[in-house]
Amino acid sequence: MSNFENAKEQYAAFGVDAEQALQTLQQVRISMHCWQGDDVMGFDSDALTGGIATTGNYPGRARNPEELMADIRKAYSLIPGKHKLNLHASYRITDEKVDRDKLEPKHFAAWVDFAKEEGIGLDFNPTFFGHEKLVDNMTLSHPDKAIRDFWIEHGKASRKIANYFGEELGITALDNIWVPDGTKDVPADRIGPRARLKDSLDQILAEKYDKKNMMDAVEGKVFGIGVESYTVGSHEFYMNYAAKNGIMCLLDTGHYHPTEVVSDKISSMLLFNDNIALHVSRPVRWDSDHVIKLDDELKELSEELVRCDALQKTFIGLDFFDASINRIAAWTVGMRNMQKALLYALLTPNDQLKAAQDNRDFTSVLVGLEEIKTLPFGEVWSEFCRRNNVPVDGQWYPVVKQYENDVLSKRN
Ligand code: RNT
Ligand code: ZN
Repeated sequence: MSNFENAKEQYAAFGVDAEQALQTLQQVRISMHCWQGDDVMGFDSDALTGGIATTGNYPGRARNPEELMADIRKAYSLIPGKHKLNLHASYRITDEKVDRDKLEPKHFAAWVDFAKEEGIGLDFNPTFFGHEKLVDNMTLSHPDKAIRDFWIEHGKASRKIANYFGEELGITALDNIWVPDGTKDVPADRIGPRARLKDSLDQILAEKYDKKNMMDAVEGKVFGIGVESYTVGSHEFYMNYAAKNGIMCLLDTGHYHPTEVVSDKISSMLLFNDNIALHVSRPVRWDSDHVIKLDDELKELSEELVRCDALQKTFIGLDFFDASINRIAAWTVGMRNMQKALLYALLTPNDQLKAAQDNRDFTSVLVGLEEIKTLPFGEVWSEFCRRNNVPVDGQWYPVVKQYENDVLSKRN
Protein backbone atom coordinates (compact mmCIF):
# COMPACT_ATOMS: atom_id res chain seq x y z
CA MET A 1 0.00 0.00 0.00
CA SER A 2 1.33 3.46 -0.86
CA ASN A 3 1.85 6.08 1.81
CA PHE A 4 -1.07 8.01 0.39
CA GLU A 5 -3.40 4.97 0.47
CA ASN A 6 -2.39 4.44 4.04
CA ALA A 7 -3.06 8.07 4.90
CA LYS A 8 -6.46 7.85 3.23
CA GLU A 9 -7.38 4.97 5.53
CA GLN A 10 -6.28 6.86 8.60
CA TYR A 11 -8.40 9.84 7.62
CA ALA A 12 -11.34 7.57 6.78
CA ALA A 13 -11.19 6.22 10.33
CA PHE A 14 -11.93 9.79 11.45
CA GLY A 15 -14.77 10.04 8.94
CA VAL A 16 -12.82 12.16 6.45
CA ASP A 17 -12.72 11.53 2.69
CA ALA A 18 -9.21 12.51 1.54
CA GLU A 19 -10.05 12.01 -2.17
CA GLN A 20 -12.88 14.50 -1.85
CA ALA A 21 -10.57 16.96 -0.09
CA LEU A 22 -8.09 16.80 -2.98
CA GLN A 23 -10.84 17.37 -5.53
CA THR A 24 -12.23 20.36 -3.66
CA LEU A 25 -8.78 21.91 -3.27
CA GLN A 26 -8.17 21.51 -6.99
CA GLN A 27 -11.04 23.94 -7.68
CA VAL A 28 -9.68 26.78 -5.53
CA ARG A 29 -7.95 29.61 -7.34
CA ILE A 30 -5.74 31.77 -5.16
CA SER A 31 -4.79 35.22 -6.36
CA MET A 32 -1.02 35.61 -6.31
CA HIS A 33 -0.01 39.24 -5.90
CA CYS A 34 2.40 40.45 -8.56
CA TRP A 35 3.94 42.97 -6.15
CA GLN A 36 6.05 40.48 -4.15
CA GLY A 37 8.27 40.21 -7.22
CA ASP A 38 9.47 43.81 -7.35
CA ASP A 39 8.97 45.16 -3.82
CA VAL A 40 5.73 46.97 -4.80
CA MET A 41 7.57 49.33 -7.14
CA GLY A 42 5.43 48.96 -10.28
CA PHE A 43 6.43 50.31 -13.68
CA ASP A 44 5.23 53.90 -13.36
CA SER A 45 6.87 55.24 -10.22
CA ASP A 46 10.19 55.27 -8.44
CA ALA A 47 9.16 55.35 -4.80
CA LEU A 48 6.75 53.44 -2.62
CA THR A 49 4.57 55.80 -0.57
CA GLY A 50 1.21 55.57 1.17
CA GLY A 51 2.27 54.24 4.56
CA ILE A 52 3.39 50.82 3.34
CA ALA A 53 7.02 49.72 3.10
CA THR A 54 9.27 46.92 1.99
CA THR A 55 12.50 46.22 3.82
CA GLY A 56 15.53 44.29 2.66
CA ASN A 57 17.65 44.27 -0.47
CA TYR A 58 17.93 40.64 -1.46
CA PRO A 59 19.33 40.55 -4.98
CA GLY A 60 17.17 39.79 -8.01
CA ARG A 61 14.23 42.20 -7.84
CA ALA A 62 12.29 42.18 -11.13
CA ARG A 63 12.94 45.50 -12.87
CA ASN A 64 10.64 45.32 -15.88
CA PRO A 65 7.63 43.43 -17.24
CA GLU A 66 9.73 40.70 -18.87
CA GLU A 67 11.57 39.90 -15.66
CA LEU A 68 8.44 40.01 -13.56
CA MET A 69 6.57 37.69 -15.93
CA ALA A 70 9.47 35.24 -16.03
CA ASP A 71 9.65 35.18 -12.23
CA ILE A 72 5.90 34.69 -11.88
CA ARG A 73 6.05 31.82 -14.38
CA LYS A 74 8.81 30.21 -12.38
CA ALA A 75 6.74 30.47 -9.19
CA TYR A 76 3.62 29.05 -10.85
CA SER A 77 5.63 26.07 -12.09
CA LEU A 78 6.24 25.17 -8.42
CA ILE A 79 2.68 25.71 -7.17
CA PRO A 80 0.02 23.04 -7.68
CA GLY A 81 -3.13 24.00 -9.61
CA LYS A 82 -4.25 26.96 -11.73
CA HIS A 83 -4.64 30.28 -10.00
CA LYS A 84 -5.02 34.02 -10.55
CA LEU A 85 -2.61 36.92 -10.71
CA ASN A 86 -3.35 40.08 -8.78
CA LEU A 87 -2.19 43.23 -10.56
CA HIS A 88 -1.97 46.85 -9.50
CA ALA A 89 -2.61 49.71 -11.92
CA SER A 90 1.03 50.73 -11.52
CA TYR A 91 2.00 47.58 -13.45
CA ARG A 92 0.64 48.85 -16.77
CA ILE A 93 2.73 47.87 -19.78
CA THR A 94 3.07 50.63 -22.35
CA ASP A 95 5.54 53.02 -23.94
CA GLU A 96 3.03 55.85 -23.71
CA LYS A 97 3.38 58.44 -20.98
CA VAL A 98 -0.08 57.81 -19.64
CA ASP A 99 -1.10 58.99 -16.17
CA ARG A 100 -3.27 56.87 -13.92
CA ASP A 101 -6.50 58.77 -14.59
CA LYS A 102 -6.18 57.94 -18.29
CA LEU A 103 -5.39 54.22 -18.11
CA GLU A 104 -7.26 51.96 -20.51
CA PRO A 105 -7.64 48.21 -21.00
CA LYS A 106 -5.09 48.30 -23.83
CA HIS A 107 -2.36 49.21 -21.33
CA PHE A 108 -2.91 45.78 -19.76
CA ALA A 109 -3.25 43.72 -22.95
CA ALA A 110 0.18 42.16 -22.39
CA TRP A 111 -1.00 40.84 -19.02
CA VAL A 112 -4.12 39.36 -20.61
CA ASP A 113 -1.91 37.54 -23.13
CA PHE A 114 0.23 36.31 -20.27
CA ALA A 115 -2.85 35.10 -18.36
CA LYS A 116 -4.15 33.24 -21.40
CA GLU A 117 -0.82 31.48 -21.85
CA GLU A 118 -0.73 30.48 -18.20
CA GLY A 119 -4.41 29.51 -17.97
CA ILE A 120 -4.97 31.85 -15.05
CA GLY A 121 -7.42 34.62 -14.10
CA LEU A 122 -6.55 38.24 -13.29
CA ASP A 123 -7.56 40.55 -10.45
CA PHE A 124 -7.01 44.28 -10.28
CA ASN A 125 -6.31 47.14 -7.89
CA PRO A 126 -6.29 50.85 -8.60
CA THR A 127 -3.00 52.23 -7.24
CA PHE A 128 -3.59 55.16 -4.91
CA PHE A 129 0.04 55.40 -3.76
CA GLY A 130 3.52 55.90 -5.22
CA HIS A 131 2.28 58.99 -7.07
CA GLU A 132 2.65 62.78 -6.72
CA LYS A 133 -1.10 63.24 -6.42
CA LEU A 134 -1.12 61.40 -3.12
CA VAL A 135 -0.91 64.74 -1.32
CA ASP A 136 -0.52 64.99 2.47
CA ASN A 137 -1.61 61.36 2.80
CA MET A 138 -4.92 61.94 1.03
CA THR A 139 -6.46 60.87 -2.26
CA LEU A 140 -10.21 60.23 -2.50
CA SER A 141 -10.81 62.12 0.75
CA HIS A 142 -8.63 65.15 -0.06
CA PRO A 143 -10.28 68.53 0.60
CA ASP A 144 -9.13 69.74 -2.85
CA LYS A 145 -11.69 68.67 -5.44
CA ALA A 146 -9.09 68.57 -8.24
CA ILE A 147 -7.09 65.94 -6.33
CA ARG A 148 -10.20 63.92 -5.59
CA ASP A 149 -11.34 64.12 -9.21
CA PHE A 150 -8.01 62.80 -10.49
CA TRP A 151 -8.31 59.76 -8.24
CA ILE A 152 -12.00 59.27 -9.00
CA GLU A 153 -11.07 59.04 -12.68
CA HIS A 154 -8.40 56.50 -11.75
CA GLY A 155 -10.96 54.48 -9.82
CA LYS A 156 -13.35 54.46 -12.77
CA ALA A 157 -10.61 53.54 -15.25
CA SER A 158 -9.59 50.65 -13.01
CA ARG A 159 -13.05 49.11 -12.90
CA LYS A 160 -13.18 49.21 -16.68
CA ILE A 161 -9.86 47.36 -16.81
CA ALA A 162 -11.08 44.73 -14.36
CA ASN A 163 -14.21 44.28 -16.47
CA TYR A 164 -11.99 43.76 -19.51
CA PHE A 165 -10.04 41.05 -17.65
CA GLY A 166 -13.26 39.21 -16.88
CA GLU A 167 -14.53 39.49 -20.43
CA GLU A 168 -11.28 38.30 -21.95
CA LEU A 169 -10.57 35.45 -19.56
CA GLY A 170 -14.03 34.25 -18.56
CA ILE A 171 -13.01 34.35 -14.89
CA THR A 172 -14.54 37.02 -12.64
CA ALA A 173 -11.97 39.70 -11.81
CA LEU A 174 -11.89 41.42 -8.43
CA ASP A 175 -11.37 45.17 -8.40
CA ASN A 176 -10.21 46.10 -4.92
CA ILE A 177 -10.01 49.66 -3.67
CA TRP A 178 -7.57 50.51 -0.93
CA VAL A 179 -6.55 54.11 -0.24
CA PRO A 180 -3.84 55.18 2.21
CA ASP A 181 -5.78 58.26 3.38
CA GLY A 182 -5.33 59.36 6.98
CA THR A 183 -3.48 61.63 9.38
CA LYS A 184 -0.32 61.26 11.43
CA ASP A 185 -1.74 62.92 14.49
CA VAL A 186 -5.17 63.11 16.04
CA PRO A 187 -7.41 64.95 13.59
CA ALA A 188 -9.80 67.80 14.34
CA ASP A 189 -12.38 66.47 11.91
CA ARG A 190 -13.03 62.79 11.37
CA ILE A 191 -16.36 62.86 9.60
CA GLY A 192 -15.38 65.37 6.89
CA PRO A 193 -12.77 63.18 5.14
CA ARG A 194 -15.01 60.14 5.55
CA ALA A 195 -17.94 61.94 3.94
CA ARG A 196 -15.67 62.91 1.04
CA LEU A 197 -14.39 59.34 0.69
CA LYS A 198 -17.97 58.09 0.63
CA ASP A 199 -18.92 60.54 -2.08
CA SER A 200 -15.84 59.70 -4.17
CA LEU A 201 -16.60 55.98 -3.94
CA ASP A 202 -20.20 56.59 -4.97
CA GLN A 203 -18.91 58.29 -8.10
CA ILE A 204 -16.39 55.54 -8.88
CA LEU A 205 -18.97 52.81 -8.41
CA ALA A 206 -21.85 54.52 -10.23
CA GLU A 207 -21.35 52.55 -13.44
CA LYS A 208 -22.78 49.03 -13.26
CA TYR A 209 -20.80 46.12 -14.67
CA ASP A 210 -21.83 42.50 -15.15
CA LYS A 211 -20.80 40.63 -11.99
CA LYS A 212 -19.74 37.74 -14.18
CA ASN A 213 -16.87 39.90 -15.37
CA MET A 214 -15.94 41.96 -12.37
CA MET A 215 -16.83 42.46 -8.74
CA ASP A 216 -15.91 45.33 -6.44
CA ALA A 217 -14.31 45.26 -3.03
CA VAL A 218 -13.17 47.90 -0.55
CA GLU A 219 -10.32 47.29 1.90
CA GLY A 220 -10.13 48.95 5.30
CA LYS A 221 -7.19 49.30 7.61
CA VAL A 222 -6.34 50.35 11.14
CA PHE A 223 -3.19 52.42 10.50
CA GLY A 224 -0.13 52.95 8.28
CA ILE A 225 3.34 54.38 8.66
CA GLY A 226 2.96 58.13 9.03
CA VAL A 227 -0.80 57.64 9.34
CA GLU A 228 -0.85 56.42 12.92
CA SER A 229 -3.79 58.27 14.42
CA TYR A 230 -6.61 58.25 11.92
CA THR A 231 -7.38 56.14 8.86
CA VAL A 232 -10.24 57.49 6.79
CA GLY A 233 -11.09 54.08 5.32
CA SER A 234 -11.41 52.21 8.59
CA HIS A 235 -12.96 48.76 8.88
CA GLU A 236 -16.29 50.11 10.12
CA PHE A 237 -16.40 52.61 7.30
CA TYR A 238 -15.98 49.97 4.62
CA MET A 239 -17.98 47.22 6.30
CA ASN A 240 -20.98 49.54 6.32
CA TYR A 241 -20.25 50.92 2.88
CA ALA A 242 -19.97 47.44 1.35
CA ALA A 243 -23.12 46.08 3.00
CA LYS A 244 -25.17 49.10 1.99
CA ASN A 245 -23.94 49.10 -1.60
CA GLY A 246 -23.92 45.38 -2.30
CA ILE A 247 -20.18 45.16 -2.90
CA MET A 248 -17.53 43.18 -1.06
CA CYS A 249 -15.64 44.09 2.04
CA LEU A 250 -12.05 42.90 1.76
CA LEU A 251 -10.43 41.79 5.00
CA ASP A 252 -6.63 41.99 5.11
CA THR A 253 -5.31 39.85 7.96
CA GLY A 254 -2.71 42.51 8.80
CA HIS A 255 -5.16 45.36 9.14
CA TYR A 256 -6.56 44.86 12.62
CA HIS A 257 -5.42 45.26 16.19
CA PRO A 258 -2.83 42.63 17.09
CA THR A 259 -5.12 40.27 19.01
CA GLU A 260 -8.04 40.65 16.63
CA VAL A 261 -8.26 37.79 14.14
CA VAL A 262 -9.92 37.64 10.73
CA SER A 263 -10.83 33.96 11.24
CA ASP A 264 -13.49 35.09 13.71
CA LYS A 265 -14.93 37.71 11.35
CA ILE A 266 -15.66 35.49 8.36
CA SER A 267 -18.86 33.87 9.64
CA SER A 268 -20.37 37.25 10.56
CA MET A 269 -19.49 38.75 7.20
CA LEU A 270 -21.01 35.79 5.38
CA LEU A 271 -24.36 36.17 7.11
CA PHE A 272 -24.75 39.65 5.64
CA ASN A 273 -22.83 39.44 2.34
CA ASP A 274 -22.99 37.00 -0.57
CA ASN A 275 -19.25 37.22 -1.15
CA ILE A 276 -16.16 38.26 0.72
CA ALA A 277 -12.57 38.98 -0.24
CA LEU A 278 -9.37 38.39 1.67
CA HIS A 279 -5.80 39.60 1.67
CA VAL A 280 -3.92 36.91 3.49
CA SER A 281 -0.82 38.34 5.10
CA ARG A 282 1.20 37.85 8.29
CA PRO A 283 1.54 40.80 10.60
CA VAL A 284 4.44 40.62 13.04
CA ARG A 285 3.75 43.20 15.77
CA TRP A 286 2.28 45.48 13.09
CA ASP A 287 1.09 45.28 9.48
CA SER A 288 4.54 44.07 8.49
CA ASP A 289 3.43 41.92 5.52
CA HIS A 290 5.65 38.94 6.25
CA VAL A 291 5.32 35.82 4.07
CA ILE A 292 2.45 33.69 5.39
CA LYS A 293 3.41 30.67 7.46
CA LEU A 294 1.36 27.55 8.02
CA ASP A 295 0.54 28.84 11.49
CA ASP A 296 -2.51 28.42 13.70
CA GLU A 297 -4.29 31.51 12.43
CA LEU A 298 -3.86 30.56 8.78
CA LYS A 299 -5.33 27.15 9.61
CA GLU A 300 -8.20 28.69 11.59
CA LEU A 301 -8.98 31.10 8.76
CA SER A 302 -9.06 28.19 6.32
CA GLU A 303 -11.18 26.10 8.67
CA GLU A 304 -13.74 28.90 8.70
CA LEU A 305 -13.85 29.12 4.91
CA VAL A 306 -14.42 25.37 4.72
CA ARG A 307 -16.92 25.11 7.59
CA CYS A 308 -18.96 28.02 6.23
CA ASP A 309 -18.90 26.40 2.79
CA ALA A 310 -17.43 29.66 1.52
CA LEU A 311 -14.62 28.51 -0.77
CA GLN A 312 -16.57 29.48 -3.88
CA LYS A 313 -17.84 32.75 -2.38
CA THR A 314 -14.46 34.04 -1.32
CA PHE A 315 -11.82 35.84 -3.32
CA ILE A 316 -8.66 34.62 -1.64
CA GLY A 317 -5.69 36.86 -2.40
CA LEU A 318 -2.26 37.02 -0.84
CA ASP A 319 -0.70 40.29 0.27
CA PHE A 320 2.85 40.29 1.59
CA PHE A 321 6.14 41.70 0.43
CA ASP A 322 9.46 40.67 1.84
CA ALA A 323 12.53 42.07 0.12
CA SER A 324 14.99 40.32 2.43
CA ILE A 325 14.59 36.83 0.95
CA ASN A 326 14.38 35.20 -2.47
CA ARG A 327 11.15 36.61 -3.89
CA ILE A 328 10.20 33.53 -5.89
CA ALA A 329 10.58 31.41 -2.78
CA ALA A 330 8.42 33.96 -0.93
CA TRP A 331 5.60 33.51 -3.45
CA THR A 332 5.99 29.75 -3.53
CA VAL A 333 6.02 29.31 0.24
CA GLY A 334 3.03 31.64 0.61
CA MET A 335 0.90 30.06 -2.11
CA ARG A 336 1.71 26.52 -1.03
CA ASN A 337 1.00 27.41 2.59
CA MET A 338 -2.38 28.84 1.69
CA GLN A 339 -3.18 25.61 -0.13
CA LYS A 340 -1.83 23.49 2.70
CA ALA A 341 -4.00 25.32 5.21
CA LEU A 342 -7.07 24.79 3.03
CA LEU A 343 -6.21 21.13 2.63
CA TYR A 344 -5.78 20.79 6.38
CA ALA A 345 -9.23 22.31 6.82
CA LEU A 346 -10.73 20.03 4.18
CA LEU A 347 -9.26 17.06 6.08
CA THR A 348 -11.04 18.01 9.29
CA PRO A 349 -14.13 15.99 10.32
CA ASN A 350 -16.23 19.16 10.46
CA ASP A 351 -19.68 17.55 10.42
CA GLN A 352 -18.87 15.35 13.39
CA LEU A 353 -17.29 18.20 15.31
CA LYS A 354 -20.27 20.49 14.68
CA ALA A 355 -22.64 17.78 15.88
CA ALA A 356 -20.58 17.34 19.03
CA GLN A 357 -20.72 21.09 19.68
CA ASP A 358 -24.48 21.14 19.22
CA ASN A 359 -24.71 18.28 21.73
CA ARG A 360 -22.72 20.44 24.13
CA ASP A 361 -20.02 17.78 24.03
CA PHE A 362 -17.17 20.26 24.12
CA THR A 363 -14.75 17.56 25.24
CA SER A 364 -15.18 15.73 21.92
CA VAL A 365 -14.62 19.01 20.07
CA LEU A 366 -11.34 19.56 21.89
CA VAL A 367 -10.17 15.97 21.51
CA GLY A 368 -11.17 15.82 17.83
CA LEU A 369 -9.45 19.05 16.88
CA GLU A 370 -6.26 18.00 18.68
CA GLU A 371 -6.09 14.43 17.38
CA ILE A 372 -6.27 15.35 13.71
CA LYS A 373 -3.04 17.27 14.19
CA THR A 374 -1.01 14.06 14.13
CA LEU A 375 -2.70 12.45 11.12
CA PRO A 376 -0.44 12.04 8.02
CA PHE A 377 -1.41 15.35 6.45
CA GLY A 378 1.92 15.57 4.58
CA GLU A 379 1.16 12.42 2.60
CA VAL A 380 -2.05 13.92 1.26
CA TRP A 381 -0.25 17.14 0.40
CA SER A 382 2.48 15.22 -1.45
CA GLU A 383 -0.19 13.40 -3.42
CA PHE A 384 -1.72 16.75 -4.39
CA CYS A 385 1.69 17.94 -5.64
CA ARG A 386 2.27 14.73 -7.61
CA ARG A 387 -1.14 14.87 -9.27
CA ASN A 388 -0.39 18.43 -10.33
CA ASN A 389 3.10 17.60 -11.58
CA VAL A 390 4.89 19.99 -9.27
CA PRO A 391 7.70 19.16 -6.86
CA VAL A 392 6.85 17.81 -3.42
CA ASP A 393 8.25 19.57 -0.33
CA GLY A 394 12.02 19.32 -0.23
CA GLN A 395 12.33 19.39 -4.00
CA TRP A 396 11.23 22.82 -5.16
CA TYR A 397 13.71 25.09 -3.40
CA PRO A 398 16.70 23.67 -5.34
CA VAL A 399 14.85 24.70 -8.52
CA VAL A 400 14.55 28.26 -7.18
CA LYS A 401 18.23 28.26 -6.19
CA GLN A 402 19.18 27.18 -9.69
CA TYR A 403 17.08 30.04 -11.14
CA GLU A 404 18.73 32.42 -8.71
CA ASN A 405 22.14 31.33 -9.96
CA ASP A 406 21.22 31.40 -13.63
CA VAL A 407 18.96 34.46 -13.76
CA LEU A 408 18.37 36.48 -10.59
CA SER A 409 22.01 36.89 -9.60
CA LYS A 410 22.76 38.50 -12.98
CA ARG A 411 20.44 41.41 -12.22
CA ASN A 412 21.91 44.47 -10.53
C1 RNT B 1 -1.99 48.14 2.28
C2 RNT B 1 -2.98 47.19 1.73
C3 RNT B 1 -2.95 47.01 0.25
C4 RNT B 1 -1.55 46.90 -0.31
C5 RNT B 1 -1.47 46.38 -1.72
C6 RNT B 1 -0.18 46.64 -2.37
O1 RNT B 1 -1.88 48.11 3.64
O2 RNT B 1 -2.86 45.96 2.36
O3 RNT B 1 -3.73 45.93 -0.09
O4 RNT B 1 -0.75 46.07 0.46
O5 RNT B 1 -2.54 46.82 -2.45
ZN1 ZN C 1 -4.02 44.35 1.58
